[in-house]
Amino acid sequence: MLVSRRKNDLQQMYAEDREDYLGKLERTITKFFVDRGFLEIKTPIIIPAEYVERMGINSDVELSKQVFRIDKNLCLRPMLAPTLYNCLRKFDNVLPDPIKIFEIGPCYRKESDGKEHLEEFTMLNFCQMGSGCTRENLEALIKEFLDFLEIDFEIVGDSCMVYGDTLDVMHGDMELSSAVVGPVPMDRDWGIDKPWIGAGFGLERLLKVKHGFKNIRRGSRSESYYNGIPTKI
Ligand code: ATP
Ligand code: 9VF
Ligand code: MG
Repeated sequence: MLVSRRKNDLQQMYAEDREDYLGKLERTITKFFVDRGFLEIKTPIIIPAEYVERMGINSDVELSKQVFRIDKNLCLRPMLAPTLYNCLRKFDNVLPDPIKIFEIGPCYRKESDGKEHLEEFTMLNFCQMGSGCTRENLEALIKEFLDFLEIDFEIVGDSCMVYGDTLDVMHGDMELSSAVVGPVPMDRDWGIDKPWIGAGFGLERLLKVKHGFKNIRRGSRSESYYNGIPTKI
């Protein structure tokens, strides 16, 4: 019975929709932010390992052990913030105030697995620099975004090694996002000297909530599942 249901579901998706959940969510989110004046960015997935250190993630920070290193100088990005910092610096005094940009793309972290962690996941990071960078505006944008996706949430205060105080966006016990109201001291190391707000969301966690997956794996880049349906038939 299970097998015939899987076959049916896959056949129905092929007949009617044909869009991959992760791909479709990226396109939906992209339209949401482009429509609200944010510039879509695609930066490299392979980055200098030095960027991670410059984020304050030195050998005594937990995340430093989670980084996939490629060689002496390069690694797979564990987050989008370093290259977004560089974009903000380059666009400063070029684009009109406030500067609003976002990126959606793969990030990599070594994780000792669980239902909410992948080693290969997809991050959305949006940020604004210049005027209007208040906590109220950040919370309002997060609310508009999650209302648009029809996902319930609550915002709680937390802290992390990289930014200090964060606003964590929670769905039950699961963190959907960490959001930050800048400026922070680290900005100096990236040549940034204006207020900013920003937030990082994991797309697979959004899919887990949206589709009620028990495990985040169902919503990930996968050979074992297509749109949450096991492909082993
Ligand atoms: P956690 O504490 O849950 O491991 P984090 O605080 O280390 O997450 P952040 O650095 O704040 O994660 O990253 C921003 C967002 O990216 C998270 O809120 C989450 O939605 C997503 N994310 C981070 N790590 C992973 C992962 N390994 N797998 C899936 N999504 C992730
Ligand atoms: C919040 C999650 C440093 C001015 C380019 C934007 C943010 C996002 C936190 C992410 C991280 N920070 N994974 O910064 O939006 O960097 O830990 Si910016
Ligand atoms: Mg976090």
